[in-house]
Amino acid sequence: MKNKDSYTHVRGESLFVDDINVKQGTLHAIVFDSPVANGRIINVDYSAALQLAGVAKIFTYADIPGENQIGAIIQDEPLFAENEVHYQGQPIALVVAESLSIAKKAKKLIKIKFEEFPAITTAKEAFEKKSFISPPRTFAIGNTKTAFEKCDYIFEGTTFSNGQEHLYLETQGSYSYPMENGNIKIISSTQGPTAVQKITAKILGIPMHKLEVEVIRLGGAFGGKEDQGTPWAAMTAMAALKLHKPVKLILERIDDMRMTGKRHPYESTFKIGLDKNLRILAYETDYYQNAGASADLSPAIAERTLFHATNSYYIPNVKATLYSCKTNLPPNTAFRGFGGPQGMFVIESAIAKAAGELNIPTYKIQEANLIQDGDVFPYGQVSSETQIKNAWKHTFTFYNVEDKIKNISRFNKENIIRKKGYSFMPVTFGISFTNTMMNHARALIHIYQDGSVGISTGAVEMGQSVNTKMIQVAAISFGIDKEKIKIETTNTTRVANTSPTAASATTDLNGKALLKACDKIKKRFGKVINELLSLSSEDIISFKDNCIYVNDEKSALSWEKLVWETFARRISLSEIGHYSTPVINFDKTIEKGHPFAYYVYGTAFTIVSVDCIRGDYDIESVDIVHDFGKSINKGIDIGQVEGALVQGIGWMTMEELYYDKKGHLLSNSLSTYKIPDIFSVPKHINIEALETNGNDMAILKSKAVGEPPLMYGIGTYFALENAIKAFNPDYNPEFDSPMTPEKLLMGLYAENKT
Ligand code: MTE
Ligand code: LUZ
Ligand code: MOS
Repeated sequence: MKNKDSYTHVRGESLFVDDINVKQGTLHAIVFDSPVANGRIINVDYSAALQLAGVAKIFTYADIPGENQIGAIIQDEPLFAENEVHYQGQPIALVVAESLSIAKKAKKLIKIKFEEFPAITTAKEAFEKKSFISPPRTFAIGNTKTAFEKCDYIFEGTTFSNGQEHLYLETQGSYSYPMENGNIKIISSTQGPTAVQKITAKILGIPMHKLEVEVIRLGGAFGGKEDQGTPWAAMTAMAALKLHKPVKLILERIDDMRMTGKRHPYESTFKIGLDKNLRILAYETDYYQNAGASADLSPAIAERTLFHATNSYYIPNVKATLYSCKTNLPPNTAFRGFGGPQGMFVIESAIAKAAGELNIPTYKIQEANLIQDGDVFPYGQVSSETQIKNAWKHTFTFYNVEDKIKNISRFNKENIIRKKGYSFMPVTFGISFTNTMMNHARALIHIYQDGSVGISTGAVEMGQSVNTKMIQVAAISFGIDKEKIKIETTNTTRVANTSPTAASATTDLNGKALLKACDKIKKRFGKVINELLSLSSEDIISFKDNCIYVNDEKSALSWEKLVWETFARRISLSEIGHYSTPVINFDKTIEKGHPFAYYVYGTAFTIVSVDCIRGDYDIESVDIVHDFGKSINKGIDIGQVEGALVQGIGWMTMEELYYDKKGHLLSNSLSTYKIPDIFSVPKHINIEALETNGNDMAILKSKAVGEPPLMYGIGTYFALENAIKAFNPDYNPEFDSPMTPEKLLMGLYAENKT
């Protein structure tokens, strides 16, 4: 099935928050935010702004009827700053006016006096000053201390991976309007409608049922709206409640980039120990996570970094510790991979370091340590149905990798100023929210009297095409044409208490809930069918081709007739389904359990070509073998792999977030923050499906696909390092990403200091 949205997207007819026809009397809002990254507010003078004709009101923390608190995991983040500001871009007030241009003018008239303090911008600095978000956590297995004593080789090093701006096409925004009796309807661009409802209720000091949160679709999110869609919704809801008027707030790109958090930068250290057969016996790592000014989702992201500390490798002795460091940057947040990529970058660096020192190809170490069935992850889950070796081997055979490596060596011998490099990137990514409590979902089905169907779930469409897959699930279950099925918006009044659309698990969780609802209705239909067709208990009913089949033979009973007959018998044509993932558990007190329903596996083989005079480079090809399970939609799934790969490459090679010492974001627009474009993407992206049985906990055995392929992009970093080494044998890798052309050029001409 083609992506259901492609038709309206191409025609510009798809609706986003900013496309909604506003109601008469709608007011427009703009956020007044902190100009400094750390300071004490002495005084804010709103008088001139308030005098401007057309300004309705300026809201500050003092106007909040409930609690000035939006923290999701830790209660440490105000909606509006009170007396202190902790990052540049922190909201202080909301200016609401008759038009956006008046609101903008008014904002310029606000005068703020503050005392500025030095800002902390890096994790290490925060660590030294003991500025933390939460206590450190350690995942450990075996005994690294005694294991290192048995190692033949031990290597140590440090790494840095930078943050990443989400750059969703649709910026943050919301539109709220008052209903009767103090109820508010909020239209939000959020991955978490329930988070918006819950936190807005807290801000307004009203029960959740007074708020209806509606999500049509998002113009991309990538984690950036998992909980950071919330403040803007709470702000417009508060203004709508107080002013009894509709209020709209859409952030401009430069405001969005300044005010919102991003992927967490990580500074890390590693120590890796191997035996003569290249088996990794011990691995120690410390992560310093740059969390920004408040917790946001950092503790959960920290957890996933720890879960993926060893990526696709079995290491019997591991000690991984994460320090979540509080800095004066916007609170960093979820971003595709959710800390997993940061953890994987460190183990891949450690392996590359070991290989460099031993003067062997990196893949020899990778290959010698891939996980197999029965291996235990440091957090206690035992690996089963493991596919990483299969993906790895299939990459070699399917893409003739050995020949390609030989060709690269030959090319490098024959060419002086152009060098090629290659790398392998195996990925093993766990599917489920690591917080077990979040792994459940609900769906609601209405079948109308004419046989058409409306389905609602808790899933938010953000480009990943979950809506298309939901329609497929219902169409397959009912055996009817997809045209008979409509997917409704995501709305807290229809489907309540949802987990955010995140963790790549949305399609599984909501799809399974939907299947359960379908099954319940089909069971009810069964009685009607028996009656209408006078069946016996041995007859087997199935739903196919818009008809009822009995013992695999088409009966005269059509879907429409069945629906009407059911209705006529006064039987309900509506149903809800609820699904919660079985088996999973995790005990934080011992940091052990079985947190993931299953894993997604794959391997990427990357070839790059470097111009050793200029330092610029091409990514010639990325050859991927990916475990889709039994994909229910290859087109969509391949699109997810391509998009995630390119996003991962952008993070690793060109997207350079830059905050100055005072905590001001300098890379604050698309002219200073470079993301991949059609010229910089790999010349060839090949994606081969690994044929596997799928997994029963994946929807129709079609495995989750949203995040795992982002980590294939890490391979490009190491392919570039490999090319540098081909030119400059003295090069001492720094594991400092992104590998921009500038850094690469420095590497080409670096002299070995040791
Ligand atoms: N694809 C598009 N086009 N836009 C997005 O914002 N978000 C990604 C991924 N794919 C995203 C996307 C992220 S971060 C996640 S967690 C998953 O989609 C969420 O959807 P799923 O759970 O249905 O895979
Ligand atoms: N969000 C979350 C996530 O709350 N928990 C997770 O485990 C997760 N994983 C990936 C992306 N978002
Ligand atoms: Mo994705 S980072 O789970 O929104």
